[in-house]
Amino acid sequence: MKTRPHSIVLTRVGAAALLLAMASPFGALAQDNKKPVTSAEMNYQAGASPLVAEPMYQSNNPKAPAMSQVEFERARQIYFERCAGCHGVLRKGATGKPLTPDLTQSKGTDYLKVFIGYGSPAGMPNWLTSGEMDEKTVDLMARYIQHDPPVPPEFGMADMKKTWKVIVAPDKRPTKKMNGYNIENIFSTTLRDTGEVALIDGDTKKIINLVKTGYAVHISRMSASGRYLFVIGRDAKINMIDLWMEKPDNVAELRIGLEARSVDTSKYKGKEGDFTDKLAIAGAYWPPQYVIMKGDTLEPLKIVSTRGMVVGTQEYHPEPRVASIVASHFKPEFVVNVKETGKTLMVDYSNIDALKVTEIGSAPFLHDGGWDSTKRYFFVAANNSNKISVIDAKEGKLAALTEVSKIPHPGRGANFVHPKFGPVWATGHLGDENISLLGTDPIKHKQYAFKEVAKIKGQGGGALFIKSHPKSQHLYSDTPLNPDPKISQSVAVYDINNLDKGFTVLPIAEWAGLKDDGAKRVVQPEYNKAGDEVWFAVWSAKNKESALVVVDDKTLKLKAVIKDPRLITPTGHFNVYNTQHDVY
Ligand code: DHE
Repeated sequence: MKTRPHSIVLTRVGAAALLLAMASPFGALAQDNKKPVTSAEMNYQAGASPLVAEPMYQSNNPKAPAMSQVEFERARQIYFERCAGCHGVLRKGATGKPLTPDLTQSKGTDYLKVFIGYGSPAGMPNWLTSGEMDEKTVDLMARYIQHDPPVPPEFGMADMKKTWKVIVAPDKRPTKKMNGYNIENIFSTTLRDTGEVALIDGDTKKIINLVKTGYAVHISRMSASGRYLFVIGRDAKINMIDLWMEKPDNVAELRIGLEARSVDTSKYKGKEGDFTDKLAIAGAYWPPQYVIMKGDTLEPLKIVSTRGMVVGTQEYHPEPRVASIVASHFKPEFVVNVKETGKTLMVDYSNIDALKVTEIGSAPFLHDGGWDSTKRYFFVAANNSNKISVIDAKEGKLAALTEVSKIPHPGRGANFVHPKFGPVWATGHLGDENISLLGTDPIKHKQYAFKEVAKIKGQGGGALFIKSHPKSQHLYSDTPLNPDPKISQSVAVYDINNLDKGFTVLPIAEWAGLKDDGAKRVVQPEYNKAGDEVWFAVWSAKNKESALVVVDDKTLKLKAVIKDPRLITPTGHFNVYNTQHDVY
């Protein structure tokens, strides 16, 4: 019989006892949450990284257990597919714990195997017992994380320039709108797994064009004039689409790194100048940097690293990822949120050769967020810190750091006027069913400003996006990552004047009438320009049918189902006017 020196032969009870005995094995927990993290939350954060395809090299650390090059490569691939999203590219820790050799080697292979195999209450998935990894793979990963983390390549100006393409030069583009579309009501829908966006006419609900974009495309944003649409893929490729063309299509593209999530454009017009459509900015996860580009060609102009110290501990972090970016309406500034260091950078773009950056520290794990209705205050979720940072874009300072529920995830959040608290901004949560309302008016409702004034109950955890509209009486909250299909396939709607009455459930996936048994996760409420329709994606795997469902906001009845074999894995969708003007 063969012996397996590293195999895990532990009963569940034995493993549980061992786990209990292991108090915080890698230093401080990255999050201080009482309840375990659901697998949906973990899977959400641990999405495959495009870095898996980049060349990286195995170092020779004599203290680490032996690994052949083939084994190392296999483990590296698994790490970037499953683990890097939480533990970081360099394993310095992000929402998951740090896994650097100084910490892992002293634990040893057997100890690490238990952790990987059985998970932990702090959120580590149970890779073995869930059936996602076999014993051999667990052993492989336990040895791998004792080796020095391989470092992906940097991506500087020369690399960027090689990827830069101006497909239609500015002087060859139309001088006026060449199509009959009501551009302001076009929706750009992410087709996540085909690396495309579908441009959909919001009036006729017909697909205008499918435009090729980056890998696992993530978000769309508009230029200040409403003419150009910018799309970013997880592979850090930006596509710039001209909506004036007879058939709107790509006019320029550029990669700003190897992995990214955010893009935006300059929106300021005032005494310092008119920056309408002048500049664009994108933020990378790897290398940790943001890049300022020319707004009409995507020519890269300036690269700024975000490596630096973490707020509070003031310890060095080698890979602080750039999360959400928005353009200020008050100053010629981009608001750049850096995840791991917990810093919001107010980047003054009025003279990029003498760049001025105001650094506002709040709390780690800054992720997504949106403006209040006056667009002076930016509310950004410090998600695994369970806090919302409120940035005052006029004064360039932190207005508040407010504790909310578990893992806030607002998307851009929702603004509405509460009968008692006045103007509020709302966020749902990944980690529980609460929706938090924060006051946004420090003048007429000073006592409520930036405080959590109410928690309302939603359908459950796993919420990603919440939305309202100045012309609507409703607030919609999705829950696509809830483990219960009934909840992930429907949305909760509230009457904003009667929030105490609770919510009505709209069975969006059922309304879609899809022919097969896909996951049918209902994702992201998005209003049309008029604010009288709300669009949802019904998101299934790429070999299953998906759809978009349009709801009449007045009656809360089904208005339309958009189905097309080309609508593969629709997730986010962005209405041109609402995105251009930050209406939410
Ligand atoms: Fe997103 C926004 C990062 C997974 C759909 N997502 C954002 C933003 C960031 C981010 C930083 C804010 C951008 C901005 O405003 O500038 N998202 C990440 C991740 O790191 C994460 C957790 C894991 C990953 O591997 O990418 C992740 N995101 C997802 C999904 O799985 C979603 C649901 C489906 C998809 O298309 O991949 C998803 N994220 C979205 C959408 C937005 C977004 C639709 C824009 C919301 C908006 O209203 O603006």
